Formats: sequence, C-alpha cells, structure tokens
Amino acid sequence: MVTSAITAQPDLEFAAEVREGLAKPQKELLSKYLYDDVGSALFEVISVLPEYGLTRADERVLQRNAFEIVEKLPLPMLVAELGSGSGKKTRWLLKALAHRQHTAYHPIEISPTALAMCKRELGDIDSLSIVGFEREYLDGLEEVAARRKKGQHVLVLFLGSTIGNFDRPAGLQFLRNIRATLVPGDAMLLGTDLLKPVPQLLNAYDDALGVTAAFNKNLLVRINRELAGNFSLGDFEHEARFNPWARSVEMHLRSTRPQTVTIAAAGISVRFAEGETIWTESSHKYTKEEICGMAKDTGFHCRAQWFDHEWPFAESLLIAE
Ligand code: AVI
Repeated sequence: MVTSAITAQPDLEFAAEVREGLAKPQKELLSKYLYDDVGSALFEVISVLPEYGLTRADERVLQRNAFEIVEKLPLPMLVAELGSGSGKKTRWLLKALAHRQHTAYHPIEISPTALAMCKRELGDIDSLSIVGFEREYLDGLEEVAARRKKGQHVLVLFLGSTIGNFDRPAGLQFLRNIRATLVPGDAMLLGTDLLKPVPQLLNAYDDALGVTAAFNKNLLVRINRELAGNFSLGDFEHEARFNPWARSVEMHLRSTRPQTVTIAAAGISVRFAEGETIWTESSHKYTKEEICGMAKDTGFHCRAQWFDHEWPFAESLLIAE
C-alpha cells in the first residue's frame, strides 16, 4: 500500500529553482530534476552499463553479505529505505532479515512510479510487509520512526551512493538530520562509492553508448516541455569531469556556440558563451576511513564495513550513539 502524495506545486518550484540556478556565475541546475519518468528509466539503463559498475557493486556486496549484515543488526527492527528505486538491490537483505523476523519495510520515494516498481519487485518475499511513503526523505523517515513499537529499532537504508550527490558539508548535515530522527542503538546502512582511477570514473559518467549523455540532456528536454523552454539539444554537449579538490565527478552541459535560451514559464532569457557550461550533478567519491570519520562526526559509530573489490564500493553499518 502506498500512502498519500505531496501536494506542493512542483512547476512553480521548478521554475524558481531553474531561474536561480541559471543566474549563478557557474550556471547550475539541481540534480534532483534529472529524475522525471524518462530520467529515472535512463538511470535504470545506466545501472546496467559495462562502464558504470556502481549499482552492480552495491548489489554484490549486499547479496554476498546479507546474512552477516543481518547478524549485526539490533533486532527487532523496522526498515526505512531512502530512495528505494526499483528495490532490486535491497532484495537480498530483506530476504535475510525476513528470515529472522517478520519485517515491515517502508520505501520512501518522491516518485510514485518507483514505489509501484519496488512493490512489484519485492512483493513476493515471505514475512515482509511493504508500506511505501511518497515523501521527501526526512519527512518520510520521521513518519516511519513514529510507527516503531516499544523495543523496536529502526534501520535506515541509504544505498547506491546517493549520499555522493550531496557535496561533503551537505552530506554531513544530511547524516546529522537522519541521526536526529533516530534513537541510540538504531542503525543505518550506508552505501558509498570509493575513489578509483580517474579514467575509470570518467568512463562511468560518459559511456560509449551515450546513455549518460541522454540522461543529462533530458533535463533540457524537461525544461522545454514543462517550463516552455527553447533549448536546442544539438547546441549542448554532455561533459564529465573529475574535480580533484572535491573528489567528485561532475556532469555538465556545454554550450557549443554563443546563444540565448528563453524559458517562458520561468520568465527568463539566458545567454551562453561558447564553451560555457551548466553544472547538473556531482558524484562524490570516498575512502573507507573517511566514511567512519563522517559517522563519528554525525553521532554514529561504524560497527562494520563490507567491500566490493571488483568495483571499489563500501557498505557501512552505522549505529546511532
Ligand atoms: C544516483 N547517483 C548515485 C548516481 C551517481 O553515480 O551519482 C547518478 C548518476 N549520474 C550519472 N550516472 C549516474
């Protein structure tokens, strides 16, 4: 069962955030807008591309270590997953957990399509009940935490290195906000992509087939459709670059000629110089030690970590202090 919907006016908010982002000296669009239905479908394709090992690494670590992870969890517990996506990567862990206790699983997603997919994907697991929340992460988590019964802990799943899409200070603040909704002894399983050679990272965000380029450019298509923009797709190209100071891969859209773009519903006309870019996303990469440091700084301790060695990736079990 999927409960209620957000009733904000996304178009007004979208228009305001596009206006604000394109007025900055380094033009910027928020990465959350990459994920409309088309963007989410393209991301599913990215996750099976040979160049992009992140999602498969996440799944492998969870599949190989599911029983050991469950051994280390404070039971009984209910599970909240922030940004479940299709739910595919969570299957093994939920199966292992449902083997030990009847498990209430609460995927939290702003996309109703993802929630429906998740229910379809995981609906066959015995001793698992699924109640999804169509909410922003922290609002949804507060609702889930309020459902805990006496003596029950909460496990927060934040997988797929989604934390990497925050810059480092914002990532820390997000962990602090999560901690604030938990009580001591509650747990969080955090999936993070680890630093790897720059050429490998750049390939992962600029694949030969151009799926990531389409994922990035879809943001312009979305602005054209939803905000009456007139971006000409042929005049922008996808670019992935490594930022060594931020230790992140950045996605940009580069204007290939001087041009002016009008976005009627945002009430703006924006000039682009040749070569100027719009920054659309950052994916931060971590070391395993850094993750435990982040846990310590935000009110958790790192109880255990599991790794994938084919595509360096870590699953860290953090316990609220
Ligand atoms: C969802 N997120 C963790 C992905 C990442 O790797 O940062 C999104 C993505 N962007 C381009 N490729 C994948």
